[in-house]
Amino acid sequence: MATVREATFELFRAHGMTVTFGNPGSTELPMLADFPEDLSYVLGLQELVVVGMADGYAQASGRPTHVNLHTAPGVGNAVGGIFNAQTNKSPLVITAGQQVRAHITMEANLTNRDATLGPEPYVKWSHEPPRAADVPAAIARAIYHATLPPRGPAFVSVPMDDWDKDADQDRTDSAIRRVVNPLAVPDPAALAQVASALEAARNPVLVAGPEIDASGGWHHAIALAERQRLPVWATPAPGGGRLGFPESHPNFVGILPPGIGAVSETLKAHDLVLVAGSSVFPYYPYIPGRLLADGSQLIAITNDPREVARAPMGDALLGDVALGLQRLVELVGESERPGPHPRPDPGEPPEADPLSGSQAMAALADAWPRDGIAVVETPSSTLALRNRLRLSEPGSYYFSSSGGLGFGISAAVGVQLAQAGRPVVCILGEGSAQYGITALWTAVAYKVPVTFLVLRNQEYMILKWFAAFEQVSGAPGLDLPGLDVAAVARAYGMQAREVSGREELTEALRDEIAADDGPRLIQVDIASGMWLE
Ligand SMILES: Cc1ncc(C[n+]2csc(CCOP(=O)(O)OP(=O)(O)O)c2C)c(N)n1
Repeated sequence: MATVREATFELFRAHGMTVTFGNPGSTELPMLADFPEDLSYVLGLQELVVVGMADGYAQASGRPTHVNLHTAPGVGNAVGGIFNAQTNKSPLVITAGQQVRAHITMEANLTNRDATLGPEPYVKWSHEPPRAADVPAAIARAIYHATLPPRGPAFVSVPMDDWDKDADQDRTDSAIRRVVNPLAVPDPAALAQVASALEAARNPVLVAGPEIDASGGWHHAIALAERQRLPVWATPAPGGGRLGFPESHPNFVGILPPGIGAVSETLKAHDLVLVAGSSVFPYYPYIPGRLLADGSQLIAITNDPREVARAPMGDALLGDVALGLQRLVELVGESERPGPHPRPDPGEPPEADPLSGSQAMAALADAWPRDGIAVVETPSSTLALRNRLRLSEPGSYYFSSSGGLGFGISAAVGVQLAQAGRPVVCILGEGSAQYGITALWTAVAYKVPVTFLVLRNQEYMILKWFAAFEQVSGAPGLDLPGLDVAAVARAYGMQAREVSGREELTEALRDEIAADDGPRLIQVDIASGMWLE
């Protein structure tokens, strides 16, 4: 008879879950006892970064990923990261320790009271098993909740005296043997109608969202756009946690603006708007206007029923995005429409001292390796980054689509662990860096060779931009004098350097991206401003 601990590790192995991201406390130690050599444990020093690392790892590996947290305070610290993982549709299987069962009713110290309620709004399933023997089956169920579409985190609270108890062997064996295929094809008849609508449209357009990359639909999206000569917009940047289309492709025309009125205005010339793998739409800020221009029809393909239900307009097909796009490519003919006008090259940014965000991104573009992966948390330079890097390989861009900070450094560590063969560059504002700063230690301790690029402008620039937009004057707390991320990185044991000027930055990026013996950090001062190009 296997113990709960042995049965749980067997289950992890069966699902390819070989890495646990955690921060332990006394209530988690029984799970970690005699930790098997074929599994690995990655320590994060605070729970927001533990979840962020697992989020990056899960997205970049495509596999369910285990997170282990310390009862109520650990889960509390983690909630911002769980919220990010929910929006990123990241398949996290989160366990948290709980008091000994005999202690729960008397609410002894460290009892996680109402353990399932804390994370409930941010997970697909939240549970504390009624019997120790059920723990592996509960974790199996959490794995399915996390990985069935739409993917997302699931949570199980485990009393600390459960791990040495006997598991329910029959249920465990059967949980390990089950094979579940999570993919559903959108209704073939509805797909045929979409194909006819595309062919009949005068001026159709594709809006590409993050699920194209996550579902493996990248090449189908390209094939569809090329066959039908579709201009392709990326979904508005705040919701674009991943790219849905190569941004140097001649059919790619740009990133949709994020407000309601601005989206319909941008798309008004199109009689058919096909949205693939995005919510309709990740609007922010509120810019009122028509949802859709007269004469435009919108059809979304998504694997997320909640996205369908909450969309304020348009028709929808539910099902796997990659399979849907693949079928559409088979159904549509070659179009004779004139192709779209490619986006103009951004050209050389004007000289500035200190550097502008656009110049810093131009330097990054000059040093960029073809197989590079960008993990991005640099609010005032994100659009300049997208415009200048024009990333065009699948799995090359990760961004916190919820807007919650603390994702960048931590996710970069997770992405690099999952994609050991590709260079990961994490581009950060110095304000954003603070939320995930302790993940620098994990990068050093586990020799994870991420290159961190910190753009230092001594302020929360994007909030100053929002203040102007919201007509707020006199708000305190928007300046950040004197933050030195390079010094903090050194304190964590990381090699870090400060550079200035475009050439020096380009050289430093080339050197550090090529280094693969551990993480490096480059800090550069940039001028105040929003860098859109
Ligand atoms: C967890 C969390 N807290 C606060 C915010 C609000 N917020 C959004 S951007 C930002 C400032 C980011 O500053 P920095 O990284 O220096 O970027 P800059 O705007 O200067 O480019 C803040 C505080 C947030 N998004 N998430």
